[in-house]
Amino acid sequence: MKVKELLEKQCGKTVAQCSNEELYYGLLAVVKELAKEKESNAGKKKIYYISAEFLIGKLLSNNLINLGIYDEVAELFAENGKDINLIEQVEPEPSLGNGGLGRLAACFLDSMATLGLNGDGIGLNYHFGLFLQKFEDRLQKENKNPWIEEQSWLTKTDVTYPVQFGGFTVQSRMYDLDVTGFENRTNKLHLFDIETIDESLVGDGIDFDKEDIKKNLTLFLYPDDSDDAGRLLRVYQQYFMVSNGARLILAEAEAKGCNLHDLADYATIQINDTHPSMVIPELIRLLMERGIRMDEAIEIVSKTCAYTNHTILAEALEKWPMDYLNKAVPQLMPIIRELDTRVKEKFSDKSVAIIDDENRVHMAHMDIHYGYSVNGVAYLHTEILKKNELNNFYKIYPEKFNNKTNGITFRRWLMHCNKGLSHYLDDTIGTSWHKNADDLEKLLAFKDDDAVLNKLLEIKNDNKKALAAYLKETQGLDIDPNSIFDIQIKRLHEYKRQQMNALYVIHKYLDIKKGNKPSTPITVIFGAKAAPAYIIAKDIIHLILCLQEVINNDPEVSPYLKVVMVENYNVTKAEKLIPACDISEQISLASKEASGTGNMKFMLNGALTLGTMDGANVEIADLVGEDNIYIFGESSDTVIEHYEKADYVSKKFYEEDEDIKEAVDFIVSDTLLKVGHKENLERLYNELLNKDWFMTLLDYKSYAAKKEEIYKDYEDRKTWAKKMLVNTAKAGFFSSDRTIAEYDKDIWKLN
Ligand code: 26Q
Repeated sequence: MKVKELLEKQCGKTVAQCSNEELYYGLLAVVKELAKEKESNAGKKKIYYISAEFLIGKLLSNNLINLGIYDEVAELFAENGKDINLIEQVEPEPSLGNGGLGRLAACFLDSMATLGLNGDGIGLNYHFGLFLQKFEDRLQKENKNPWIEEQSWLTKTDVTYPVQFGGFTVQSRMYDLDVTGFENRTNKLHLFDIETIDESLVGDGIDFDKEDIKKNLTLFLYPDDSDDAGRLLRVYQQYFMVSNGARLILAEAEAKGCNLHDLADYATIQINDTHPSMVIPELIRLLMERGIRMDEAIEIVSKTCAYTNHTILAEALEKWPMDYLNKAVPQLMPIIRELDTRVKEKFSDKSVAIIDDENRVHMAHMDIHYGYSVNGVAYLHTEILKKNELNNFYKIYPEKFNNKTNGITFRRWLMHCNKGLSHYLDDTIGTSWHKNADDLEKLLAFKDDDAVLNKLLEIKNDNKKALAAYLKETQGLDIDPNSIFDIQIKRLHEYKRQQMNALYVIHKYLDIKKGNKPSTPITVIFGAKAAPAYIIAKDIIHLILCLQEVINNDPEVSPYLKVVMVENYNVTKAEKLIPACDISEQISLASKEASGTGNMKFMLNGALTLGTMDGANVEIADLVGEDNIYIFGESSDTVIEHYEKADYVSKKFYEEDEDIKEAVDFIVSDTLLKVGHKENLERLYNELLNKDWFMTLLDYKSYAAKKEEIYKDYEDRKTWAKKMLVNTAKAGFFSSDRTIAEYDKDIWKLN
């Protein structure tokens, strides 16, 4: 049957008679039916990607594209006076992730299904997800973010398990989301929930009783972990996720004829950062419950589990106090102790122990000793793990370490979000790049073709106009589509250095006040959520919102410079911002950003990178060559040396440079204090002056110089367009299809 018939049958009336809501819910049901036809149980071995986050974004368009019916549906709607974009708006965005790590997991699921791999995701069904961000009084306020509706992409299954915690048991239930591959099979994302969840625990804001686990377990993603109760709840969540996951894995393997001794032939488990690390002792426990001796259980699990590291920030490496684990999951403690004892018997080096002298359990250490693969997420990141952070482990297990440079799905991050460019590429170089991303290189043949270059500029302009209209509609902001769109969108963290971008904005503002007007106006756009308990990050948001207020309302400056902070930055907003970007800000302190994936999305959509030699920026620079990227700042080696010698003193930079002093002082100037809060601005000022742990002032001057250069280069439109073309053409390497093919070849070995 054609989609039209299916949809009209589902809705019980003609397309023209349906409201946008009816069409959305009707399509949802039709897509679920079509996706079901592509389910498959083929393949003996299955990969389970287990992750506390899956930042999947809205699913309707993505599923329509992957099922090959997007154009048919869009036409059908147009013929009946409906706009598919308005129907997409009806869908709430699931908010099941913080940022990069969660979005990566979503891209990976798409690529696994697209490559036809037998692979499912395992995670949690957070009812209110990550908080919804509101700006009030130029401060971030958090609210709950309900996304599950009566009819949703979730399908309730009859899989349920009793999960035991210290002193009580909860009953779980599995809900499934379809993961449609691009013109290929349908896989599943399994999200576990508790039957006794109580949404009424949350009133205004995001506060709730953190101790009532039976009612609160799956309410939020990463509840505030600034206090003990919050941290303990995280442990409960993690164990709940892995205990359900482990049982599902064993049940599916057994159903295929596995005798559990040969589990590794049936299952491979990719542990996404340390959040699911308790799957190792839990699987050992379950195997022993089924009669397998400990020695063998450990061996089986060690052949089944592989670990991905996404960070070298010490504070993000999970170390759980034994007290927490004793309270929440006492049944795991004998196993974790035994795993630790075996490590200590073999290695006297304390730095590789699982349980340290302060009785904390190092989750990553458990993964490395008892998993068969350890990977970083970009070349530089993996090198730093091997040479520095995990060097003692690398010396023991060199064969376990490997790199898998991150990737993104081009279905969502080009075909869906930038239809103008996507269709133009189809017309110019054919459609083979949909399946073979390296074919984007065919575009290089048009590097000197004025018609092509002009068209690329025209598409970018259209996208900028669309973004300007969207920001007007959603936030009442007026921005000039003819200005340079200079964009930094990512989680707010000091190491990502939004504060450095803000300092340059201050400098530019003061410079324009002095009469130095830029030839082309500039719009600096930010989007970022700060962790609710991360005080300085929230102060940085406050600074940006104060700058937005002062600069945009200054008639002398605002025709030349505007600042925009997008509220509640999420996947849907990223899809509008990225295609409209001219300059992609990737300015983390070298060595600190494991990879970055926004950088890849921008490059693919023809933005030029202004960045440090950090994470995957290094590989972008290699691919496009130095003429097509703007690199500044100290190298990771130099930065690491500064940390080792503890010799970075921010105040010296402040005292020795007039520009820096002027910009930093402006944070506590009368102009800003008139619109901002003294407490927040002074705290940030003091932080920059006296601490500046992520070395903002170290790189500020070279950053400012590069900004001037890139703004100047923007003026030569033709040369700029050539650079855009090279960036898109060379982005093929960053397809997550390539990344997943590498995971399969080197780690999972499914076929
Ligand atoms: C840990 C302990 C307690 C509470 C929270 C956490 C926690 C939560 C989230 C630790 C880490 C995260 C998320 C990390 C993350 O998103 N990392 C990003 O992963 C991307 C995909 O590999 C990389 O591209 C980014 O460079 C990296 O920052």
